Amino acid sequence: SIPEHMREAWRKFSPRGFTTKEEFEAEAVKHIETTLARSLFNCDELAAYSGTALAFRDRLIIDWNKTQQRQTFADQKRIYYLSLEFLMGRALDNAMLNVGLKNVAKEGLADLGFRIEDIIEQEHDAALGNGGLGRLAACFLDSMATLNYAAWGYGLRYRYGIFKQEIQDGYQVEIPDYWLDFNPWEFPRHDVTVDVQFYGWVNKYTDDQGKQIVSWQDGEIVTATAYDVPVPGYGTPTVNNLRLWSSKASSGEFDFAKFNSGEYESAVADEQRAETISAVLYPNDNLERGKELRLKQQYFWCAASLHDIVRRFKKSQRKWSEFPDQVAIQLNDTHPTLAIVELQRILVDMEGLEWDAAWDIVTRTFGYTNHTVLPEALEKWSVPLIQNLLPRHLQLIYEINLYFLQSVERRFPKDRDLLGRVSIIEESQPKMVRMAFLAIVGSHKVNGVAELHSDLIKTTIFKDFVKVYGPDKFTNVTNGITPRRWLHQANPRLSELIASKLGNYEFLKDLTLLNKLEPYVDDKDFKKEWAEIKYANKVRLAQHIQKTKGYSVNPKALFDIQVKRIHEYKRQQLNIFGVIHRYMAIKAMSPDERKKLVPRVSVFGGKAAPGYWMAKTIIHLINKVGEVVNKDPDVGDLLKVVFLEDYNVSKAEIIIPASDISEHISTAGTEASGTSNMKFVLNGGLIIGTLDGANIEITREIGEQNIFLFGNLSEDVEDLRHHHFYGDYQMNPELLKVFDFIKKGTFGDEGAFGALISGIAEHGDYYLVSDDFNSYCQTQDLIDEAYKDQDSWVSKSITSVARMGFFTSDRCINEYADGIWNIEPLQVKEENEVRSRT
Ligand code: AZC
Repeated sequence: SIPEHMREAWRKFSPRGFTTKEEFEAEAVKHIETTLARSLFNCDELAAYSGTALAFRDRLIIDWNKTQQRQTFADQKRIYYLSLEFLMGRALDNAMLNVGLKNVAKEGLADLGFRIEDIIEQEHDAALGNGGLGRLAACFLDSMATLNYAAWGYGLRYRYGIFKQEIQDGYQVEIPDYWLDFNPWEFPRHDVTVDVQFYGWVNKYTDDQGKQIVSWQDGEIVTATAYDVPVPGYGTPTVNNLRLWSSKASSGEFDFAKFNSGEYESAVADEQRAETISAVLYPNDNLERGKELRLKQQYFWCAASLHDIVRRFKKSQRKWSEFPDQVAIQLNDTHPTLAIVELQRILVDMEGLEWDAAWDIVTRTFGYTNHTVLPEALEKWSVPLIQNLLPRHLQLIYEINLYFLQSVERRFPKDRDLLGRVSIIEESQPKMVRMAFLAIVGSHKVNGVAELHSDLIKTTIFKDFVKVYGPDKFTNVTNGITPRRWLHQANPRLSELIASKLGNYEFLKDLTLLNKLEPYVDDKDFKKEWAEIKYANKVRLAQHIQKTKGYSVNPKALFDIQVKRIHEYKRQQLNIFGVIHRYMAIKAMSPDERKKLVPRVSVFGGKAAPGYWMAKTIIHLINKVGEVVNKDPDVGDLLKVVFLEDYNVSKAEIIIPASDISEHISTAGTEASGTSNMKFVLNGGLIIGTLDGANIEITREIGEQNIFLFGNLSEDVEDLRHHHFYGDYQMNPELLKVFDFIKKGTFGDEGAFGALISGIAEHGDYYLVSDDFNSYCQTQDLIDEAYKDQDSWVSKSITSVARMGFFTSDRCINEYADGIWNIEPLQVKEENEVRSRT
């Protein structure tokens, strides 16, 4: 660093960041005219966005630098959140709101000739995730920064995020999402690199001093380069870091020998192979496929992150035994489990620690969050695959397993079966490494993401580990969402109305303050405003539908929304069968009956994994139903069916505030938590749902009278499936009528939907669609009735919002900090104090 006596100029000129409209304009114009080489003669909205984003980026980076200095200086424990997915969405609006300068930017942009809404729209979503798991990681980053925790996210910088979805002739078509054309929110750190090794072989020998040396040799080196993304907290100067790794052929390695000998092509091919590692996000949600490239991604990212963390720790010159006092690493599902093995390798092979001392450090460092009990999502990697790609890691996994099984055997000497059941290695053909088991053995805490889910993991998939470790290792942290994005940003008018009653925006930092809304539940004026805001949000969505789909829907109708990944367990099929049932009912109604009916707009949105054929069939059916129903003049406004293409974070910000009812209707016991359920209720929508995931806790908080629950309970699912399996069940007759209606060709080629129908009618109905159909339809009728009483509906809406305080991700992060990470927030010191000390 610069010697003390030469720091004067630094102090004098280090930028302070804009705070006024004029300062913002100066920054934006400077960027437009210099960085972008544009002028007032050719500044379009995209250029105006770029200039604005760069101005805010600069401002964030000033606080980012100070935050990093503060955290380094404080030298306290840090959280490292390892996630293969960060579904961040847009950054500009969030940055403006979190630093409290959106109005400044709005006025400044108006001076420059632009509307802020149009400018915000220019930004491409950062869509480095599939669904709930990735968006949860993004909410956590927001909360950790807002609460002033010293926390880093670590992920991969995919060149292609989740694909863009188009619907062509009713079918999903995937378009690549190349999002890095212009991304002002990342800082390449070409000086921060880690060389990551693959393949090769393990050399074990004894050195001159008689010491056992293990060295992993040869193979291939790929370089990880860091790209840093600033993560601003709300109403605090803390700006944390999300570090994303990008892969390149090792610079030393770019084969000059090959190049000089004329093998240009193969030299370039090596380079491309290396770059492939961080090229694309795997588009599966709750499904694991065991592809080698995916394993490469996982190791590449884990190794780069671990070496980065260890490098930072080593600067403190502490003893290794203090590592867990400085470092907490949270594994977002099993995708980063190799980090456990990598840390053990660093400590034993590279730093020369004894096995037990090293393993003690490892287990005190890691925590593991499980996000699903679905068997198809539980990761297993084949032993031969790991053997080839990561030969040393396979040895370490076997050793970890050996010591673990020995300890189990000592405690349960007579239980041979138990050993087989808890072994990290599955004795199949080929043998498989069970990543969840490795994650449990290598962590000090394991948590599920909602109460029911955390109970289920203890009684089903991890039952034997409860026996081995006792129940205390397993805990629950119910998911949460950030109210900054999901209330304040997505629904500014509602946020403002709430603030007007509560006196300020403190509720955005302490969401339990929402309970102060309860006294207004019967306040006529307040209710009127509340309802007006919902209506305005519905109008906004109706305009979006008009613009993207080309037809109009009536904003006075009941908006019934289901947006999330398309998956059989989430049961969009139950919803669309219900819609068909309603359509059939309408067709059979007399004019008088029709008059009494509440008009409905059924909105669907969500992507299907490109290889998930059944999910794509469901999308196809929804679109075909829409084509028929929306054109049926006999039905008119009574029913509309809309499939919104390319559901993503920024579309969620428009869709969620516009719902009257949203659907969270998974087969009980399958949806670990769900988080959109929380977003919808926080925006004053009511929900229909099964007793699954966080729906249960939402019910407990807001009250049974404010939610529409239906369907079988999770404890009965196994029995029902058993009966199905033995053909011992009756299909619901109303559902059969729906099937007949489809089979008649009402929605086009009935063959297209054959497998969807037969999966339910003939092949066991694994997701219990038929079992829940009756109760689902009846509950929908109750919703219609309830909606007719708008006054009571609005009361339910207000009461629910008032009681949603629990579901902020701030609460969630504090629980992790307390119960798993053992870490305190960092006191944010006054600016000058920091400056003078660093
Ligand atoms: C999801 C769960 O399906 C969802 O219920 C939960 O809300 C979310 O995680 C956040 O915890 N799980 C996944 O997306 N993926 C995997 C592999 O579990």
